[in-house]
Amino acid sequence: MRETCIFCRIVSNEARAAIVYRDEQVTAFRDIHPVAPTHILVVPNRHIESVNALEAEDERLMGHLFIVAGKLAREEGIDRGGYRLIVNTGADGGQTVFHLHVHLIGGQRMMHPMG
Ligand code: DGP
Repeated sequence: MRETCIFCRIVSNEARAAIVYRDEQVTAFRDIHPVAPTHILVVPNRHIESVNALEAEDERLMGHLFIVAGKLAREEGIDRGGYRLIVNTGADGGQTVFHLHVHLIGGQRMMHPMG
């Protein structure tokens, strides 16, 4: 838990968010600036700065995080149409909150990110 980390504060209920899923390992909540009809962030409850900080012991946690993302996509009704999972990493990757998170984005057709 990092007092200065907004996602840690959401996980611990110190900051408000529209939480859609929570278990002992991960929390999911709606992005405050949605870019599509569905825009959910799935985060590990434990503070991990980014993919750069992952260790071998985090393998199950990260697998679980993606399983939860898929479950939420089904619940949101976007699994058949398709969706995008994004993990921005570092400044060049566009990461602005340094608590690892997967963006689950869908509900509309998106441009291909590689052009
Ligand atoms: P990234 O650029 O990948 O680090 O994405 C960070 C996302 O976090 C961005 O889409 C906006 C979202 N965000 C930032 N602060 C808050 C907050 O306080 N609450 C919620 N729900 N989302 C936030």
